[in-house]
Amino acid sequence: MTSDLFSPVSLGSINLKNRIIMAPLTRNRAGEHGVPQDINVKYYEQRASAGLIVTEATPISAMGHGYPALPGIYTEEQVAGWKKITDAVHAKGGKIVLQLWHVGRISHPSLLPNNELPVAPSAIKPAGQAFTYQGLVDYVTPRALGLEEIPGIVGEYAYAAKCAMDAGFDGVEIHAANGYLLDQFLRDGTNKRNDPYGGSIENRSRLLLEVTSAVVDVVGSDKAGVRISPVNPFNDMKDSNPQALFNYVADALSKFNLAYLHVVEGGIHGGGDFEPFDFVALRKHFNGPYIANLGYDKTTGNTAIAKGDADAVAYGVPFIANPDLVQRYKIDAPLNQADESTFYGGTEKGYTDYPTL
Ligand code: 8OZ
Repeated sequence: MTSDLFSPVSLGSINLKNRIIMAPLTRNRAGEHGVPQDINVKYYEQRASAGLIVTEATPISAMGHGYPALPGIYTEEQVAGWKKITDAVHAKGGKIVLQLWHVGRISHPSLLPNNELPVAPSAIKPAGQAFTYQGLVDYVTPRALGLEEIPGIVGEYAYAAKCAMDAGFDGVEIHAANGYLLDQFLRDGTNKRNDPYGGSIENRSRLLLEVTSAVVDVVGSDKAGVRISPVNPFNDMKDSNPQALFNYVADALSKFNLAYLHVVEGGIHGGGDFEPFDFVALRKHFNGPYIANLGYDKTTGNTAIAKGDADAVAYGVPFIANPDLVQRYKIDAPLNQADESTFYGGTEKGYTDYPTL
């Protein structure tokens, strides 16, 4: 029998009841000090029928923040807040991994401790504006991380991964996509370093591989995944040869025997035009399960799985508006439409009040 979205699958040691993944979704509704609160528990619990929930991107340190009202994963209070979420999802028979995030240059001093400058591989200001508590403000030129600071960043990922496991997660996903810190190191539009972390593809991939190694040491390779977005121009990103870069990344990540590779197959957030890219070729460079994301529906998701182009498919916007997306796909029920005006920030409206069937 061929597999489809409703077939069970194992991603490393994480056993999923179906292949419908809830994609990471930034919703800006955490409580004070980055502590998840009751409405966040309700939101994730409502979506526990997904084969796997990937949480919203979650800063690994105070310097990793870049938007208002993000949850964190580096204090005891935050761990206790997340524990309520993992308990609620597990009680409903779901699985949930935490997405580890450092925004790098996509931030603003007003969001950082002591109004510090955001950090990045190189001091290159992104085009565009930061979302701050005071509204939209032009990005600033970030400070290039010193070579001696890199081990500290790797250590923050490892510590946050430990916090995630203490909070009861089934694993972690390293966010190396969408123009944030690790992606800023990977792509040569943002990485102009002249040290072992810049220049060649091998050097630009070094930070991601060191972070992956450190995280795997903490959580186990069978509980760690990585998310990449080879051609997403969002956050003013570009690379001179994405196919070569990301084929190399997929090869290099294969050595860790990860739970999965999660790939944003295009441009998101009004990212605009993106270069042609062969995702089937990329997939052949990776030795483990592949989660495809972006623009899939039930039919195209099933096709990708049947053809062997993906082991599972992640859905973002459909999960915002349809907590019972799995059931709706199962019986071909119509979907609720998502209200974009309530994506980022606010309270229950557009968050926990979408109706189930
Ligand atoms: C939308 C708004 C803010 C952040 C990403 C974490 O693109 C995000 C994000 C998305 O990965």
